Amino acid sequence: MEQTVVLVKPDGVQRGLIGEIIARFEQKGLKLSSIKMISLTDAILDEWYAHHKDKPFFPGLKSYMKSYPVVAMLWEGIDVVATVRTMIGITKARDAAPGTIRGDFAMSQQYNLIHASEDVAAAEREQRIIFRDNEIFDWQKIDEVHIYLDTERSR
Ligand code: FUP
Repeated sequence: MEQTVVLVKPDGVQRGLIGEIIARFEQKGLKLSSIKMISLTDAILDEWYAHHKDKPFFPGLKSYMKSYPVVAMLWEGIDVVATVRTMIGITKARDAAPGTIRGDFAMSQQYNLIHASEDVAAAEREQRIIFRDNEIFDWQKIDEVHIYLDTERSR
């Protein structure tokens, strides 16, 4: 099944929102495949945000992302990449829709609490950057039969 990478960013950790964010994904019916707290490095961030490296906000973005630890998670579900992007809301948090994580808890374009992979290719790339194979758990979630139809799960 599809997987996506989520980071609770330094502002989310500092503001005590790790539990709230995990709860939203759990309540949605997604499956947690990995979780760890890490400090991001220049090497990781240069690769992670390669598409932003020439932007004026890049140096500030990097120092913010290194300022405190982040919580990295791998979440699994059908079409999970798009689902989680919908749940986090748009980048500029003060314009993000109510009901989204950024819309409910943040005001800033940079301090926007959370990262989630933009598409399936990014999810695969980010997973390889953050997680070793032995940190990813393939376990059976027993309520899955109540979350998806059999025909959805066997797609
Ligand atoms: P998102 O996919 O919503 O996390 O947003 P982007 O990949 O476009 O941007 C990554 C991060 O860069 C954002 F979360 C915050 C930061 N950023 C800024 O600080 N200023 C900007 O103008 C745009 C992005």
